[in-house]
Amino acid sequence: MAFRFLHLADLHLATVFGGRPETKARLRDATLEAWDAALELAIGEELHAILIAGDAFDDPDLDRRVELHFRRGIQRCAEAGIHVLYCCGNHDPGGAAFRAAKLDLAGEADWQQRVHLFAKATPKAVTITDAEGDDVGIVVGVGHSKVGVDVDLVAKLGAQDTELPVVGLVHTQVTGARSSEDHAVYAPSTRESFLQAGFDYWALGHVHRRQQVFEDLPVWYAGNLQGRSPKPSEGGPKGGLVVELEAGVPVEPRFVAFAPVTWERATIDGLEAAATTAALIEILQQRVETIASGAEGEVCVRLIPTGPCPMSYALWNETERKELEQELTETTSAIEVQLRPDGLHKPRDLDEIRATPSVVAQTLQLIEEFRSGARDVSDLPIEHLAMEESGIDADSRREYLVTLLEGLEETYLNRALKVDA
Ligand SMILES: [Mn+2]
Repeated sequence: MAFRFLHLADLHLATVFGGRPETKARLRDATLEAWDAALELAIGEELHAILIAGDAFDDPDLDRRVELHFRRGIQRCAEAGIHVLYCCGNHDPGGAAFRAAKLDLAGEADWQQRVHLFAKATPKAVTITDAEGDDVGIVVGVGHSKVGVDVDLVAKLGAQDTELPVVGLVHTQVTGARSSEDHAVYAPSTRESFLQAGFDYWALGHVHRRQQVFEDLPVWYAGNLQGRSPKPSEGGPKGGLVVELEAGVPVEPRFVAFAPVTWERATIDGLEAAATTAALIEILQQRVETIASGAEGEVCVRLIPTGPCPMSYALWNETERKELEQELTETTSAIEVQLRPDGLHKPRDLDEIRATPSVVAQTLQLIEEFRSGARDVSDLPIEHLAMEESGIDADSRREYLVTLLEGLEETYLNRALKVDA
């Protein structure tokens, strides 16, 4: 019989979000709705357990109503016969002085017997039973007792002497995990840390990008429950992993989206024709709607306009940009639209730039002369070109230089003419 559970992580309840006041409020509620949706699934599918891999809430001084909402959810689940296993992370350390320890999860009530908080660096193993009282699996967990844990908690978990499937539950930064650079290095672990215990599944939290960390090991980040910002690792569908585990059998977790709001980001070019505010807005609106129709539920969009645009000055000016963002938010189905005009520039008449005497024109001419071979490069020191030290003739030197010059005009013009708004 398989051990069936839901792996959640990084709920970050009660986060103080960025963005417009309406968006902030919506995301705060959306995070709670995602939590409720996760519970619905666990109860509906009669799972054996919910595993929460740390950072359940964002701040040690979180909103009291959020705390109560979170606790009620745990209670509801446990009353339905589902075990709730929650290990503390860096945002919700388990030491006596912190909030996680004061959630009042331990006690004499029947439901509390199914709730386990891993608050300390000393590992605990919990045997999970099904509705008939039969053992189905073991969860070995360990927690952050304070902020700034710098020891490898994963390495503390040792092999279990059992026939049951075993799961490790830890909030850790695995070296080399994708998007780990977005997070502080707390409780760092490495591939070696996971090998010694030989567990059937690792339910991890901390890195917000959902992923199997190592191709050949059952080490998984569930990712966060609700995307928080336009960062790539916060984008796309967010939710949890449903796992059906049998000892020694390779596992294929099933992702289920719970987040009501999705963050999307996209560059947009082809703005040469946007010569008026109305024309610009229309192009941007269409793009936002295309993105919104491709996403589930509500969507927050960050657009990155790029390339030539006659209205670039309006996008560069902060006041005007905010007005455009407001207009797009109100006239599209996205609940928030942000504009970041990186790489945007006024349309350029290259012939005119070349024909007008200036440093820019001279630079373009130099690039062209090097490229065409009109300028002799035989006496260019090879160390200036960062070339290999071996008898290189003028032809291959020029060919090499041409590869270095590729796309240089565009990069140079973007920099040199940036202030020319
Ligand atoms: Mn964390």
